[in-house]
Amino acid sequence: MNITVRHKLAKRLIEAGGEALSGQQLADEFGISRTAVWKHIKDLEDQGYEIESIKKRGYILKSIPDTLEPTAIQTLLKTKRIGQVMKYIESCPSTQIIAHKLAQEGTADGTVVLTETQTAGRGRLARKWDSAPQKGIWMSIILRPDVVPQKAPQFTLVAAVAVVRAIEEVTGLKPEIKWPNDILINGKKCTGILTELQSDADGIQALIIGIGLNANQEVEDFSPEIQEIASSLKMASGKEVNRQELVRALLFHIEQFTNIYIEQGFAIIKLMWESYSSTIGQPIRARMAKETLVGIAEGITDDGVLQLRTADGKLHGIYSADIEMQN
Ligand code: BT5
Repeated sequence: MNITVRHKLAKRLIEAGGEALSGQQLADEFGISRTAVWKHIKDLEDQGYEIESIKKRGYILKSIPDTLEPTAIQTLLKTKRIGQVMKYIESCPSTQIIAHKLAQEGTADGTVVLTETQTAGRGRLARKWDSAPQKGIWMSIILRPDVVPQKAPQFTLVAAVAVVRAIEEVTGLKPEIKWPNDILINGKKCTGILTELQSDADGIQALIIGIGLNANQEVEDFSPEIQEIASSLKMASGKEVNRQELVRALLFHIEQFTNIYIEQGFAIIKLMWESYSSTIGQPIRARMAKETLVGIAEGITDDGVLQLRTADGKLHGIYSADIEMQN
């Protein structure tokens, strides 16, 4: 079976936008026989593509399967770097683990790992990440930016702005960011971001940005312990979301915003982040490893550090914490 031809064929059918393509025309284009075209069409049907074949006219694509298999995603992808290489696995322990391995093996900047479900999806501090099969976007993006390691933590904030933009664009919903890595809708978490680093004496070798986005879950798709605090785009909008479209929008905005950050610095991103933030100006409780502070979140610095003013008037820089809103 020739995967490359099958991918090209799928791409061609998608681009035809519902127009019929004759078997002969496709055979000529790909330099194969009409029987070979027909076999590839059967393979696509086995994958869930719905293709009508009309005598004397040819093949018409009726629908694409609702999976994150890259063929359909890449066909309409508008990025230059991110997602040009994609690795898709139907089920895996964690896309972060696969991404780390690929990064060590030297995979290209912008490589994306996608899966339908994770058996050991993880959050910060080895917390569990709930990854219901076929319902969300569980992906890791490998970046190799030429920046000093001190500039790495801001990538979580850059990614958060990109996620908000993508959700707004595809669904019309208005998500908010809770520092540093939660995207909330109506106060409930719909996306978490986990940025991990591979670095050595020469600097950053790879940044692995993990994004877990709840797209089409119903409340019972979440494990009982998070049903009160989690939400999905479908629960918030009442509409099924096209996950392929969402992945394309995510990758596009992540490319745009990481470019802005790398080329122009953090100032523009900071303004956007603050405008989307549910944390800024609010009374919060910041739980850190060694202490808990209560105060008003005043903003973030150019390094992405949260500024918290306590009742005694002191301003504290918060580098890593869990935040609870106080009202
Ligand atoms: C995060 O951690 O929010 C980062 C989550 C990153 C997940 C992605 S999925 C693709 C990639 N592969 C991975 O293995 N991970 C990344 P943190 O801030 O520590 O939040 C974790 C907490 O969020 C948990 O302790 C739960 O309370 C809650 N939680 C778990 N699963 C959730 C879900 N699906 N939706 C909303 N909240 C969830």
